[in-house]
Amino acid sequence: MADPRSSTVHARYPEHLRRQVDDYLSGLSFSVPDAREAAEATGTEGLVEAMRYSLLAGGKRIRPVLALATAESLGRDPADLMPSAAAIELIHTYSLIHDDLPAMDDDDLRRGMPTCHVVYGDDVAILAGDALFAEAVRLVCEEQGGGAHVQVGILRELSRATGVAGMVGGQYLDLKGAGAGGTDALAAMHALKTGRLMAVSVHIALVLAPPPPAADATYRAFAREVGLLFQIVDDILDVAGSEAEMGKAVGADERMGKVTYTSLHGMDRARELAAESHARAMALLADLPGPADDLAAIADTAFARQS
Ligand code: GRG
Repeated sequence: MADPRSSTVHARYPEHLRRQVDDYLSGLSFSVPDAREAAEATGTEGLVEAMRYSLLAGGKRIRPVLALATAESLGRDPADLMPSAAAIELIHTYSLIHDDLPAMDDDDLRRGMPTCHVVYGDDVAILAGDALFAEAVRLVCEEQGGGAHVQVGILRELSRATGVAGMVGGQYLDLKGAGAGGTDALAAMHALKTGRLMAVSVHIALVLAPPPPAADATYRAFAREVGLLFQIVDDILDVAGSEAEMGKAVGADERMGKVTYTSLHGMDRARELAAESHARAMALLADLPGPADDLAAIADTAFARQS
C-alpha cells in the first residue's frame, strides 16, 4: 500500500465536495422567511455574526465531506444530502465553541483565529453554540429532501450521536477523567466524544439511501473505524503537530493531564495503532459493492493529516 503520508494521497481529498460544503455554509444567514418572525428577530445580528465567525473560520469539513462521499458511493447526488451534512458541521462548530470556553478547555486559538469567546465574550459564545445546534435541526426540518421519514430518521441519528450516549456524554466523561480508567475506558470515551459525530456523517447517508443489510453493516463498521482513526491521530498531533498547521495550541492534553493514546501507549505504539486502524478502514471499503474512492481518500486524510 502506498504511504498515505505522501502528498499524492493528500491531493486526493475530495476538494470538490469540500468546496460545495463551503459554498453552502457561506450562504447560511439564519434568517426566517416569515416577515413578522424576522422583524421580531431584529437586534440579533451580533449573535448571527458570532455564529458565522466560527462557522466560516475554515476547517477541513471532514464530517460533511464524509456524509456527501457516502451518499455518492450509494449512488446519490451529494447535493441531495447537503442540508443534513451542513447541519453536522453546525453541530461540530457549536462543540468547538463550547469546548474552547474558559469553563472547558480555555483555548484562545481555533482554526488559526481567536476563539469565539475571545472575540465576542463568553456569554455570546455560549449562545452562538446553542443557536448553531438549533439551526442545525431547522436545516434538516426545512431543507432536507426525501420526506418526513428521511428527516425524522436523520434527526434521530443526529440526536443520538450528540446526546448523553454521544458527543456531550463523551465530553462529560472526558471532563471527569474517565479516560484514566485504562485502554478500554479511553476508547469508550473517545467513541462517544469524537467517534459518534464522525460516524453519524455516514449514518445519515444510510437513512437517505438505505443499502442492503450486508453493505449497511460494512458502512457502519467503516464509520466507527474512521472515528477511532481520527481520534488516535488527534492525540498524536497534540504532541507532535505544529501550532501553525493545527491553527490551535498544541500540548493541551498533556498540560491538562489528560489520558490520551500517546500518554497511554507511547508515541510509537500510537502511530502503529493509527496505521492498524487505517488498514482496517481500507479493508472495509474493499468489501463495499459500489465505488468508494472518495471515502478512501477521506480515510487517508484522517490518517495522514497534519492539522
Ligand atoms: C459539547 C462542549 C462539547 C464538546 C464536545 C468534540 C468535542 C466534544 C470537543 C472538541 C475538542 C476536540 C479538539 C476534540 C478532538 C477531536 C476534534 C473534534 C478535533 C477537531 O475537529 P477537526 O480536526 O477540526 O475536524 P476542523 O477545524 O478541521 O473542523
